[in-house]
Amino acid sequence: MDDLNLENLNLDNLNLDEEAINEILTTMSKFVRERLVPNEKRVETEGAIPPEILDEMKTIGLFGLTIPEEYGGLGLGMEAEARVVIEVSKAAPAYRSAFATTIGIGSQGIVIDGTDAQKERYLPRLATGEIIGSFALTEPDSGSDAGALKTSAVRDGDGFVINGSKRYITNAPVAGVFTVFARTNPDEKGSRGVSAFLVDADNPGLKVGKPDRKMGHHGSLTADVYFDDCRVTHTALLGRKMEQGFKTAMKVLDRGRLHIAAASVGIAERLIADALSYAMDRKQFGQPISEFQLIQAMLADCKTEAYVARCAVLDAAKRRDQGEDITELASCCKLFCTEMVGRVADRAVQIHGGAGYISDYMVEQFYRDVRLYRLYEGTSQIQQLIIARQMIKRAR
Ligand code: COS
Repeated sequence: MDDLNLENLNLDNLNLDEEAINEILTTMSKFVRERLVPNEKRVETEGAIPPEILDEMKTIGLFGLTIPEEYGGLGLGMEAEARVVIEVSKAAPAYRSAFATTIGIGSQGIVIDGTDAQKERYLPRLATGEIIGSFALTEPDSGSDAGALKTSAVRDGDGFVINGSKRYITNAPVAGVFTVFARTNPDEKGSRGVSAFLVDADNPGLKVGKPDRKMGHHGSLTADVYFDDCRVTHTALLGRKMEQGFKTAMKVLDRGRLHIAAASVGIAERLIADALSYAMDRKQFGQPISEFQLIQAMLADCKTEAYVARCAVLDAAKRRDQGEDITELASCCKLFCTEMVGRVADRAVQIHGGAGYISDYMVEQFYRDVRLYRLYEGTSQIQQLIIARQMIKRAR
């Protein structure tokens, strides 16, 4: 750390009124500019976030952004979270992924539906980054059809025995606790028979596979997770409630989908900045290519779409903070923003010309990274299905 003083940057020192949130955003953009962006090539080549940067992210308080204050976090609402995520997403997405799973799908099940004891056991350690949270829903045979999952949890004495496997689980190799979705009612094949469990990573019945090799998001680890007679006590049942797991997963994903939409806005804004700067520097036919109207059209389309996406995310986030049911809007945002960033990344590569295909330029990496956003936490097609179902439900 050269000219960046972490003590002054500590987000915990702030009271969360509008002014404080603006201060957090200033802090974040400084951190992104001075620490994350200069090290982002290392994340790609080393396949990991440099340990000193990870420590700084913990020190600043990023792992506690959404954890309630009484459990040591900052307790940010959805709008403030979205604004922070937009800022952090202006650097390589693996940085965001490192803490976002913990503040998002890796902890929100506990925050939303956990018992007080479960909150006390996990949230303070998640908030400091001492342990990483992970969300184990997807299976080899159940991706989009999450309610068809086969992992079973069978009552045994005062607890349960879990058997099955999970696939593409973000942060699995580094997680301390997994929110695991398993079928407790074998007679109910759909979503109603599913319960959620909090399983510690050091449980001898839990094994994590080799990290997956992926198209992008290098530095963010995913792997399979296997449960082989994995015994947990009754205290591991999330909320101490049977067969409520699928609803917990959906509630968590409502928030997660807005988070991914915000991440898409941030990375789109970064891509636009890179493309604009390249277009203003690069000269062809005797002038900067930014003077050519066909380049200007691409820049203008990027700006327009990213602006609309930002407005949508902040509006939906604000509504969630006001207590509105935002299932439909979260899916609208996830659908629009993730498709938008795909188009922006494509144009950013196009504006860079041949250079856009060369790894020296970040647009090449971002082009691969953003492809994931249209897939995880529900594909674009699943978002369309959710939106249309909600429209029909309301009309009835
Ligand atoms: N909040 C609270 N409850 C919800 C909800 C939400 N957002 N969405 C659905 N539910 C409830 C429903 O109300 C229903 O309750 P009842 O059983 O009491 O009627 C129950 O959950 C089942 O809902 P639904 O009938 O819509 O379930 P489906 O099996 O049809 O599945 C989809 C719905 C396809 C939307 C769901 O499986 C899904 O989101 N799939 C994608 C999974 C995903 O995102 N995977 C990524 C993993 S994380 S990287």
